[in-house]
Amino acid sequence: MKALTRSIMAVAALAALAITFTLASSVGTQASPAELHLNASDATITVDGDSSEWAAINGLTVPMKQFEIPPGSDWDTPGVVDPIDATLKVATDDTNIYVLFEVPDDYDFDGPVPPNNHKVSAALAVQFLIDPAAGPHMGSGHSDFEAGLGMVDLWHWELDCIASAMSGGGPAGSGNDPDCNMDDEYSTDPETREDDGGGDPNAAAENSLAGSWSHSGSAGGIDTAGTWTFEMSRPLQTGDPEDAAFAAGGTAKVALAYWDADEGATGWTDLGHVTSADGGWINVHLPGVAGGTDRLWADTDCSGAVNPIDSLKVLRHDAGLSVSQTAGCPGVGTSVTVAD
Ligand SMILES: [Ca+2]
Ligand SMILES: [Ca+2]
Ligand SMILES: [Ca+2]
Ligand SMILES: [Ca+2]
Repeated sequence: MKALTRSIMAVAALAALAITFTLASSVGTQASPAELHLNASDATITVDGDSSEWAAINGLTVPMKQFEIPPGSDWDTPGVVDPIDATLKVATDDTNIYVLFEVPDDYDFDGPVPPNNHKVSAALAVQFLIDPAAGPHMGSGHSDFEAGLGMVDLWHWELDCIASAMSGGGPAGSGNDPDCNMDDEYSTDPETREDDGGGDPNAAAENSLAGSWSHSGSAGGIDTAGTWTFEMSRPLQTGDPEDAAFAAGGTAKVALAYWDADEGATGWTDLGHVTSADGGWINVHLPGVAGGTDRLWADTDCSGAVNPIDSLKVLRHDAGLSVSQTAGCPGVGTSVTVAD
């Protein structure tokens, strides 16, 4: 057993304030769907395209659909792609963050590339907030895709290598993956996207992503129904300012995108993807203590979810006001004890 002191609650307070900010920033643009939260787990994952070791790990269902192109834009209208419910799982250990992105869609793969064409294979992106104000549409918000609000970290993976192969990595000074096209990128709005190191000078640019994929129906051949498994990892801290930095007990803000090779006769288009971004950032709560439990630290009232009530309780506590708690839930600001 390990006694945890007020520092844990300080983490909870920071997380709750971050949630308050997110809620405030999304008001007024459109009817906001319920915020999505995921408790990441404490685990070490082998990145090999085999999801079996994720079986007991908590997952989140993520609705994904095509975004609406804002009025007045000169962007081309993409083909129609059906909405999907993807599954997101996240784990961390002392060194790495691990991401499992599972997509229910048929098997389309035309690789390796070259000589073949990755636009008739699936493609994906995982996006993380870097600058606190950045919006979930590649840095922009819901109402104006041309107005960047800050930088986001993009893991952008077009499937140039075969199933189970290791993707990611590349020469120093660049986020480019010259072999498998799992590029480490950043963007500030949908039209401003670069490999790390590909825009403003960035001596620390690097690509330490690792990824491996599989599809449950691949043995049946092209168009066989099933589920894509995209398994990925990266060090928690890369030292690259064009990457998100992850900390124990922190909240990672995540968005997902998926390109369906069945969008049109020539495969997917840049704009044709489904995305989680219309639902705002997904809040992924990283395990707070090395070797600790998967408790959701930001859930100050032990309700099982993080919501504005938690923010209010932390604000009341910080202001010296009384905070009512349900029976059995530690008071905000008090010590708690968890299994080691
Ligand atoms: Ca695995
Ligand atoms: Ca498809
Ligand atoms: Ca990088
Ligand atoms: Ca990056």
